[in-house]
Amino acid sequence: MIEIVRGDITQQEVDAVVNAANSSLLGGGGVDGAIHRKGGPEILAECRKLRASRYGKGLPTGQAVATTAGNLPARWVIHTVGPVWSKSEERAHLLADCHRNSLAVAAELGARSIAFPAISTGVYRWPLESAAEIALAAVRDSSMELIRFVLFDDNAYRVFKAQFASGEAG
Ligand code: AR6
Repeated sequence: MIEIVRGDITQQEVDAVVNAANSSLLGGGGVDGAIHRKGGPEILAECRKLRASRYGKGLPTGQAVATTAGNLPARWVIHTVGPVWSKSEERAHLLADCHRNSLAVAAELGARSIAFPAISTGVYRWPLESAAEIALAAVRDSSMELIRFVLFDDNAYRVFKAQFASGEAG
């Protein structure tokens, strides 16, 4: 089931929440800042370990990796790196990869529910309509029991809702 809600990703009572991270995995603003702030230092500690082991050069764009969710209501945070919006270069496949790879990591952990923010639509400037279309198409055939998109403001919520409705109609 796919759900579109307005809210804060850090408050979601789901198995896994997705973080719109950057490749350093060491935190930032937006969703990333909120997740580390509310989740506490355990998340950053695990991210540092990942940088010291598997991801010495950082997490590549489009890939996903899980850590504890610390003090968040979720069990895991799945960190993924969205593409920065580019007018001249087609990067939609990387945004789709973020969603598919996050779902694959979640499924591997045994998660049955997952919450996504609108990856790349903040600091990374991806246009909302396009991001909604790519995100919804990427998760459409997933067997995850619950996939929830959590939109922070009214406009993003409306855009995702409309895109979801048009996808269902098509
Ligand atoms: N819950 C849900 N959505 C939120 C929240 C929240 N608490 N806070 C912001 N949003 P962004 P990006 C929305 O910038 O574009 C970071 O510095 C926000 O309104 O968080 O992928 C990272 O470290 C927007 O629609 O992620 C990277 O450097 C959406 O979440 C970079 O930003 C995504 O905005 C990643 O940029």
